[in-house]
Amino acid sequence: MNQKSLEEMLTALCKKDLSLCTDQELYTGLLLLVKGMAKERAAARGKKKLYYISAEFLIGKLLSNNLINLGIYDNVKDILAKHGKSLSHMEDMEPEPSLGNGGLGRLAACFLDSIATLGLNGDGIGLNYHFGLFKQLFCSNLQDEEPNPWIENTSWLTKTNVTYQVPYKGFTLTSRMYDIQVTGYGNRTNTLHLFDVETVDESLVTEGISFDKTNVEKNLTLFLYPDDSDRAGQVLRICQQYFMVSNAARLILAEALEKGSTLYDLPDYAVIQINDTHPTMVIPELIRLLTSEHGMEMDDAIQVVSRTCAYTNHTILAEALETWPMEYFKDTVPQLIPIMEILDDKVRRKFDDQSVAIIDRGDRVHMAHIDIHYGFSVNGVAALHTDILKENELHNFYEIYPGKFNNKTNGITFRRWLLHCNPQLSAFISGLIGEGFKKDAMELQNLNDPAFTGNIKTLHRLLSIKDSKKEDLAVYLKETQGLDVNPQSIFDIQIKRLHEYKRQQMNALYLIHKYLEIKQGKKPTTPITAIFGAKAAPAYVIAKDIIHMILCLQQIIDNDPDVKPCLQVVMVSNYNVTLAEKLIPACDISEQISLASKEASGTGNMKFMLNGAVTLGTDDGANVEIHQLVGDDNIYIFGDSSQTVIDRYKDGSYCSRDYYESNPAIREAVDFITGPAMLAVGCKENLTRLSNELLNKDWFMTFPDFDAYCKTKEQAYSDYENRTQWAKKMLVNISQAGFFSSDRTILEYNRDIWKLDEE
Ligand code: B1N
Repeated sequence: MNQKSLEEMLTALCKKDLSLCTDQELYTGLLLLVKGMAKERAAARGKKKLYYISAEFLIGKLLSNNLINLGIYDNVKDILAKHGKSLSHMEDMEPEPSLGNGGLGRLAACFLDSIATLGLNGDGIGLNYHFGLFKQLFCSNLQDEEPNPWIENTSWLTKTNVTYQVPYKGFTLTSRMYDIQVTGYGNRTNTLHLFDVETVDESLVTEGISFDKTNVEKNLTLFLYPDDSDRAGQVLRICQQYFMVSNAARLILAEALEKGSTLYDLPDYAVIQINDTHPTMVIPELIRLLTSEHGMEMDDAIQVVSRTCAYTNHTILAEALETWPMEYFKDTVPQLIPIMEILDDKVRRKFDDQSVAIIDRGDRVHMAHIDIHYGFSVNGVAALHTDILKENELHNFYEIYPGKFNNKTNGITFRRWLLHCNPQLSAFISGLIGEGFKKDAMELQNLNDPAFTGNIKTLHRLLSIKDSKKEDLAVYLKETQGLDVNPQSIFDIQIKRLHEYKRQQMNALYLIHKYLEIKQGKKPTTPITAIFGAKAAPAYVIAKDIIHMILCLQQIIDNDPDVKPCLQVVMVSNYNVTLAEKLIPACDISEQISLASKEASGTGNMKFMLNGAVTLGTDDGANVEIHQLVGDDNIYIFGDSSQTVIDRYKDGSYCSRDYYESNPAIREAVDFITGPAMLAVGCKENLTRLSNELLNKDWFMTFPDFDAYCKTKEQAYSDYENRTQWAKKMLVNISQAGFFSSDRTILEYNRDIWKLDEE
C-alpha cells in the first residue's frame, strides 16, 4: 500500500485532519487501520490446524509490532511526523495486558508470531482475564498489588458470536469468544482466541486484588492466577482451567466437523499443544464430548484424543507440577470423574508402578501424568532440561515411552526483540550483512567475520549504539519512574520473575559485599548500576522478602554519597514486556544465575544476547547452548554443575550454616541483612525471616556458588574496561543468536510434532 492511500485511510478512520487529532484519537485510528489490514490477510487454510492452548499469552503492546509485521511501520511514522506527531507517543497510549507472568506466557506469544510468520495454520486459545496478573507498586520498600485493567472500548479484542455452555456442578456458564489477530511478518494473519464469561463482574474487586473467590459466575476471568493459598482459590483455578479447555474442545471439534471430519480422523484435522499442565483437562473433556455428544466408543475416543494431544513441560520444580485432590474435581466438574477413573484404571492395568499412576494413593490427580500417558509427544524446552526430564524427573515415563520424548529448545521472535526494540542495532546489522537476517536469523552468523570482529571502527559503532540505548533507558526511567541512573556506568541487569531458584538473593548478597568493599575504599574502575525487575507471586512470602531486601539496599546506597557515584542498585516497578523492550537493548551484563538444573530454559538470556549483552551465568537451561555457541571467551560461566547440584540434593548433605561459619564474605553479607543500616530503612520481620531462610535452609544453594559468582563477576567488570575487546564479545554474541529465533523452534515443532503444511 502506498503512503498516500495509507494517509487517506487513517484520516478517514480518525474523521479529521491528522494534525488536529489527539494522541488518543490517533492511537484509536491506527488500531482500526491495523485491524482492517490484518483482516484482509486472514485467508482460508489447509485441512490440519494447530491449537496452542495456554493459560498465559504475554503478548505485550501490539501496535508497533503489528505495524512492523504489516510492513507499514516506517510509512506510518513518516505520515505522523509530517503532521507533527510522534509514533512513540501513540505507543505510550496503549495499555499493556498482563496476560502472563513470565517466560512461559511470553514464549506462547513469540510462538504465535512465528507460526503466523511461517504461514502455518495455527491459533492460540486462552482466557480473557480482565485484570491480568497484577500491577506492581512499591510502598515502604514492599511490593503492593493492584488490578491491571487493559480492556478499553476500542481494543485489539474483537467480540465474536461464538458462545458455548460450560457445565459445572450445580450451574452452567455461558462463554463468549473474543479474538485478537496475530499478524505474521509477511502476509498472513492467525488468531488468538480468548474466552470470557458473560457474567463476569469487575466491581467484585474493591481493594487491591482481593475479591470473593466463591462467586465463580462473577469472578472466573478477573485475574490470571488468583491467590490459590486456600481451598476456594484452588477450586477457582480448576474452574478457570476447565472453562479454558471446555471451550477449546468445543471449538476444535466444531472446526473439524465443519471441514468434513468424521472425528475418528480428528488427528488429520487438529493437533493440540498443551502448554504446561494448565490445559491438561482438555484430554478428559474431549473424550467426554466425543463419547457423550458424538456417540463414540470410549476406547476409540481415547485413541483419537491421544493421537491429537502433545505436551510441553516447562519446569522440574516439584512445587510447580500440578496435582489436584480428586475431591476438588468432584465438587466442580464431576462429569470428568468417570473419565479420569477410566484413564487411571488403564494405566494401573498396564503398569505396576505407583510413580506413573494418574490418581495417587492420597487421591490426588497428577496432571502431567495424564498428558504423558494420553498424549503422543512430551517435550522439554532446552537440551539440558529435556535430558534431566529423561534421566531424572520423568525417568520412569521415559523408560515406558522413549519415543514420545523430544527436545525443543525455546526461542524468541526477532521481530519484537530486535527489529522493534532496537532499530538502531538492526540498521547497523543490515549495513554490515544486508537484510536477509530478518527472514533467516541464521544469517547473523555472517557477522562473525574478521572483517567485522577485527574492525575497530565497526566495533566502536556497536559500542556507540549500546551507549545511546543506555541513554534512552536513563531518560525513560526518569520520566516513567522518577529513577536516576548514570548511563556512563555498567548496566548489569537481572529481570525475570522473582523466585528463589533464579537467585536474585545471590545477586543482592554480591551487591552488599560490593557496597562494604566500597565503604572500605575499594572503588570499581567504572561505576556499576545493578538493575532488577521482578514481580513476586502475591502469596510467595520469601520472594517478597527478597524484593524488600533489594529495595532497602537501593535506599541505603541512594542516601550514601560515598557509594552512590560508583554503585547503584535500582529495582524498576511493574516489570513487564514494555519495560523489557527498553531494558534489554541497554544491557551490558545479562544475569542468568539460576541454580544449575532448575531453570528449564530461560528466554531473557536469548533476548539479551541478541542485543549484544554478555551473559554472566550458570551452566543451566539454554545458557548451556549459548555457552556452546559463543565459546568460553564470550560468556562468563560459574558455579556448580547441574550434576553436582542433583547429587547434592540426593545425598541431602547441604548445610548452609557451614558456609556461613567458614566464609567471612558470606557472613558479612548475610549479617548485613539484619544489621542496623537495613533495619533503619526496612522491616525487621521481613529481613529476619529472609536471613533465617538463608542461614537455615538456602534451598537453592546460593552459598556454595557465592565465591565463584563474585570472582567471575569481577572478571567481567575488569574485561569491560577494554572496550574494543568487549565490543568483540558483543558482536560474537549477536552473531550466534540466530539459533534462538522462535522461527527455528517452530519449524522443529512442526517437523517433529505438528506436521502442518507450510505455505
Ligand atoms: O517457562 C519458560 C522457560 O524458559 C523458563 O525456564 C521456565 O521457568 C518457564 C507454573 C510456570 N516453567 N514453569 C512455569 C508458570 C506458571 C505456573 O503457574 C509454572 N514457567 C516456566 C518457557 O519455557
